[in-house]
This record gives sequence, structure tokens and C-alpha cells, in this order.
Amino acid sequence: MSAAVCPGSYDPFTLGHRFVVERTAARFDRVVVAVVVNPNKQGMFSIDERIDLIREDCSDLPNVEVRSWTGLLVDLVRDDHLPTIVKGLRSETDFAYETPMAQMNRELADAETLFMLTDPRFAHVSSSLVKEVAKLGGDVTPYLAPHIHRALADKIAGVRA
Ligand code: COD
Repeated sequence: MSAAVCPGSYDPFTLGHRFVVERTAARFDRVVVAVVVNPNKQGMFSIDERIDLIREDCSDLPNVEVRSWTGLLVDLVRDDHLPTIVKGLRSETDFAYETPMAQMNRELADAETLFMLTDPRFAHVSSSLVKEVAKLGGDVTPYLAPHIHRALADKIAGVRA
């Protein structure tokens, strides 16, 4: 059985992330979306909120599981038998950022990283930019599933209240 992991912060999960997960799910028998806990970064959504939002987004993809992970990604790779890491690429900047991690993960656990080019519609989309634009009143509906857009609007309204 082929298996892959799509790790990320997913704060929140965008349609760019979804593009990568959906195409990975079409190519592997089992896909784990790992919401990686960064103890030094608070984030807008809690880890459980992120997991719930991604589960709903990916409910049409039966071979996709969503879970959290704390610690080294390669420990999840080893523990859960996920020899392939799939990362989305938007630009050369992403490639430059991801390359040392891919090399390190190969050295640490023989994990192979596959880079998937994103769709041009999402090449400028990041969770942080989406949050910033939404906070300042811009329209981010083209970049998020409707339930995630609602959750983001609720968070922003909660902060303002
Ligand atoms: N289109 C396509 N792909 C996208 C888009 C988009 N619009 N936006 C982001 N992506 C890709 C990113 O390039 C990344 O591959 C993935 O989606 C997740 O993105 P983010 O922004 O949610 O998550 P990151 O980049 O903050 O996640 C970094 C990790 C948490 C994966 C990384 O730091 C990690 O593996 N940490 C675990 C600790 C560890 O093992 N450290 C040592 C590494 S060698």
C-alpha cells in the first residue's frame, strides 16, 4: 500500500493546500494530513479547530486522514509508515525553503520528499496572507472553502467584539 504525508501548519487550510492534498490522494492509497504543532507559535486557530476544518474539507476523500503531530516529522514518517512527504510549491522561494528540509528528512529517515507545483490560481495564496487580507476587510472567498471562510470571519469578529 502506498502512503504519503502532507505536513503543514494549516492555520487555516486554504484551497492551495486542498489542491495538493486532493492530487496526492489521487496518487497514493493512504494520505495523512499532519497538522504540525509549533510550540513557539500560537496561531489563530487551535490545533483541534484546524483538524476539524480540514476533516470537513476533505470529507469527500476517503483515503485521507487528518491528525496532529508534535516533534520531528521523520518520527511520524517512521511510526506511521509514511515514506513519502508531499509538499506544495508556489515559487522558487518555497523551493529554496523546502530543499534543506527535504535533504535533512532523507538523511534522518530515508524519507523522500515530492514537490507538487500548485495551480496558478493559488500561487500567491498563503494562510498568513489570507488572514491579513481578511482582517483588513478584503475578500478572501476565492481562497477558502465556505466553512473555513465562515470560521475565519467568526474569529476576526470575535477579536473585534
Ligand atoms: N498552494 C500549494 N501549496 C501550498 C500553498 C498553496 N497556495 N500554500 C502552502 N502550501 C504548501 C507549503 O509549501 C507546505 O508544503 C504546505 O503547503 C503547508 O504549508 P503551511 O504554510 O501550512 O505550513 P508550513 O510551511 O508552516 O509547515 C512547515 C512544517 C510544519 C511542515 C515543517 O516546519 C515541519 O516539518 N516541521 C516539523 C518539525 C521538523 O521535523 N523539523 C525539521 C525539518 S527538517
